[in-house]
Amino acid sequence: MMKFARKPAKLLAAALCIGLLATGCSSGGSKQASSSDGKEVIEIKLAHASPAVNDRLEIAAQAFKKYVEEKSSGKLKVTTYPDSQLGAEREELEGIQLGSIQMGALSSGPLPGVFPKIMVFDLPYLFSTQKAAYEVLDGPVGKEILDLMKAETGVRGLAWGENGFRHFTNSVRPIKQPSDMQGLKIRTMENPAHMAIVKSLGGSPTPMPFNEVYTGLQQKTIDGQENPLSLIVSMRFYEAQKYLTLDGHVYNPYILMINDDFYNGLSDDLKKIVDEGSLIWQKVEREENNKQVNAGLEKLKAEGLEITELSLEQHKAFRDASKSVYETIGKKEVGEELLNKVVKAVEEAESKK
Ligand code: EAX
Repeated sequence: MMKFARKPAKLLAAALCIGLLATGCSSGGSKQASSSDGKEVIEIKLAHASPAVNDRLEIAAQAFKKYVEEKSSGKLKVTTYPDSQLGAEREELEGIQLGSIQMGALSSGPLPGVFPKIMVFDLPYLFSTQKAAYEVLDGPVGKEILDLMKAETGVRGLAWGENGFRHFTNSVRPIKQPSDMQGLKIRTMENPAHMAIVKSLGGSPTPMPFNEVYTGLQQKTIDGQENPLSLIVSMRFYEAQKYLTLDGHVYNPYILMINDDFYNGLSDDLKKIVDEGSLIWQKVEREENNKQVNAGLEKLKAEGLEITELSLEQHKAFRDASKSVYETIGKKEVGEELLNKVVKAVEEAESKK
């Protein structure tokens, strides 16, 4: 399994600031006086990896921008950078830790490198309903994980959004049982838990940044990939894929995040506006994602993908085959205490009607 260096974020940030005299290093943000009326404007760069059009993440980022700019009467200025314009998700995360990028909306792809406990939500088949996922993420357990993330990385989580349930696609054969994955090169995020899931099912995990996946599929350096329906459509992965298996192996959240020093440097009024804007982001992002997932399934059918829905028995075979990930990643990387707490919270949430 790939090992990632854990970066002492603040030390690294300090070293870079000394070396480069980069602007905004100390506060993690960038402030400038506008020339027209001399009023101070605080600039926020908000980065993500999703497409600039037809994807829920940019729609939600625009809703956040609109709210905070209006509410702050222009004191906060938000510029969105979709489509990995400021780098792949790993670079975006590093930028947020350093403060050269103030905000991002990121999936769990690059996070385990600096915060392995986040992989508790990357364990296979942990959630089976979206409702339970919302309840756990928005409840005390979700807050505890964001608090741990802030302490370990210097990045504050503002709200949980939704990338969604991840499913396998490939260009070789329908996947109906784990043995159908044998020998398939499946691109995963650079996330050890996702790699371990593919391996446990018999596939060959191939970690790769998100912005290289389309080309990888086209050039057949990979046979398949796994993502929520919304991204399979908005990234046009279906153009090079024939088979889709709706197994939902991971419910993948997005985190709207901000450099914590930058956040702490804001006045109380502006902090409140950012917090409120984050809840608007969450609502819009989840609503739009739901629309795109529903429309996505129709689109993929229309594009001629062969879609496999697993029976309960077939699904159990995938769950059983991937159980080892709860040991290797769950117990060893996340730690038993947090693992047990999350599993209990999920069971409670799923038992509610
Ligand atoms: O922003 O890399 C991926 O497969 C993700 O779903 C991506 O992080 C979404």
